[in-house]
Amino acid sequence: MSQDLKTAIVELDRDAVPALVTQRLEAGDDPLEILGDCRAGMTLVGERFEEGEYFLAELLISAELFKEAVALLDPHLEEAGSRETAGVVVLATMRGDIHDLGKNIFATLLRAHAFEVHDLGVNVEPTHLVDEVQELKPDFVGFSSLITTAFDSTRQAIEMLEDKGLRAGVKIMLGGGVTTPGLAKHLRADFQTSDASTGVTYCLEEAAAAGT
Ligand code: B12
Repeated sequence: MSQDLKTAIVELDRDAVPALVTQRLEAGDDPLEILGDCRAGMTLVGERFEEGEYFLAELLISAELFKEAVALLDPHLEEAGSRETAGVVVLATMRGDIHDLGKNIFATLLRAHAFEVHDLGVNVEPTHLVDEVQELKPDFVGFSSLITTAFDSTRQAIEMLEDKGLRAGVKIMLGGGVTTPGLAKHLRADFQTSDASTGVTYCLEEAAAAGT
């Protein structure tokens, strides 16, 4: 069954994708597992794009299908726990990058765990991010990166946080398909992942450690 959803995404099957998601939710499958299969399908779409088999139109269609799947999964991902704020998180996709599907999922999962999330959107200028950090004083800043050309604006933002003395108070996270542990080390980030659930676990652990 899990293979079916991945295939339905990569084959851009607009009927099968929502049908399979609904079917699996009704069967009691873990929404995170269903999400993981959708993401695996998107990775295959990316591979076909890279190989010249798919073009921008197919990327766009896959993004629409993915959004439709997430809309079905969202209420199940949002089954929140406590009311008390676990911490404040600023999220952004930086200048040069307009990919936001993964960032939006991370935001949903964080909110489900009682974090206060300020999502600055996509194509964010480093100066705007720094202004927001100054204003909101978050516990975490999460950068979502799907395209290598946005590394520069991410580095600029981190350097500006350092220069303005704002870096020490926040944990910096990198997430998204193109991020790696090496990049995190280079940018002096505190944490890196390509999995939203792992990111949430990190935030929960850090918030718990800060609270003790
Ligand atoms: C869908 C898609 C698009 C859509 C985006 C729609 C949208 N609203 O996001 C559209 C069609 C707009 C698009 C455009 C382009 N794309 Co595109 N796209 C993709 C594709 C197929 C899927 C990305 C995706 O959404 N995956 C699913 C999500 C759920 O996964 P994710 O983002 O990794 O997120 C997960 C985790 O990483 C984590 N996470 C995400 N962010 C964060 C942040 C933090 C802090 C944490 C903790 C966790 C976390 O949470 C998620 C769930 O676990 C990828 C292929 C791939 N392999 O990724 C190419 C891909 C990213 N695109 C690519 C390219 C080249 C482009 C274009 C330049 C194409 C063009 N010629 O115009 C443009 C770029 C425009 C720009 N300036 O940004 C390349 C990038 C290559 C590179 N190495 O830099 C890829 C890799 C395709 C490829 N293999 O060549 N694209």
